Amino acid sequence: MFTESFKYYKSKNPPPSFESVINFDGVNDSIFVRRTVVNNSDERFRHIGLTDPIHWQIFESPSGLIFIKNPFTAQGQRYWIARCLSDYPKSPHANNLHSKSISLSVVDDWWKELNSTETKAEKERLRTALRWCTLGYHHQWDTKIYSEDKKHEFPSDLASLSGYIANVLNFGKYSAEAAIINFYPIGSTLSAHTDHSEQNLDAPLFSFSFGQSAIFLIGGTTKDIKPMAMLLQSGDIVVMSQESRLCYHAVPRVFKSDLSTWNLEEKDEDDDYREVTRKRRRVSQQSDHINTELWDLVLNKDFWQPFNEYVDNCRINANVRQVLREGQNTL
Ligand SMILES: O=C(O)CCC(=O)C(=O)O
Repeated sequence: MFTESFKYYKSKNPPPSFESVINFDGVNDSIFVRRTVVNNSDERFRHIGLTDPIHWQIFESPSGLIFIKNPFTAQGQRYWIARCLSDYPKSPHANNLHSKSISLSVVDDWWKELNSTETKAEKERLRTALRWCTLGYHHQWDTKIYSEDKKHEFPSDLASLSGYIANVLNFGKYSAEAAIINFYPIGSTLSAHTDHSEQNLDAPLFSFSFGQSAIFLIGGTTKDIKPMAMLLQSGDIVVMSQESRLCYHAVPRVFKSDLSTWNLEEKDEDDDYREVTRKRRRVSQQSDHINTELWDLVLNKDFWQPFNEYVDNCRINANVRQVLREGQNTL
């Protein structure tokens, strides 16, 4: 059942109908019910790139799958996109380029090499060559077993973002310890799998989408169950918790969207307010380990341009997991 749906949504000729795809922008007649955040006393949302959670559109399925409709500000999206492209793939984090016949400088700092490449063809080759990088406990693609020897420090800003969302959704304390960042050129896919390497399977998995759109399929704990298809757009967050945490899922289609919400103009505050908030923001951002220099730079047109070119053609997905159980210090 899963394989049939995957093939259906992957097909180029004929292209699939999106009639059965759950689109949370439209009328929701799916199994998802709306959840609201009643009050929020934690003001940090602004400083990590989010809007106020009391305005979030949150939908939850009976199996514990949660969908949050893009809760990011445009600047927030830009910050996280820039981190995913220019920082997270860098050494010592692991990436797929090690296994390709590609020079060591590209493996170590793909973004820098991509942007210093002159020829169009070589740029295109490098742009599509990066398919994943892993953070924290590095995912082992063959054994699916994490190891203490294959681990680097988890980026603390991404840990803050995941912890904040876990708190808003009442999951309690969350410790982000492993992540896979997937890079999808338009037309690429991710086949059906479950994520079961973590020793703590009670903690939710947070999945952030940026850039171009995708069809996301999620079914049951075997491939015999017909999956539902969901539209994921830039900024959307999927949380796999409870039963859904161990369900088969896949991405059969990544396609060009007519939206680029990371480029939307945000309403400006007046100058005095901006000055006060800038100081408060810096203090708050430092405690959440946000790179404040990058935060400001992403609004600069020239700085943003290469990032924009990338997300205009590709999708990025960052999925974050807690590996250890509460009180456990090592594997
Ligand atoms: O790209 C996505 O939305 C899903 C990624 C995923 O399932 C994974 O990396 O395990």
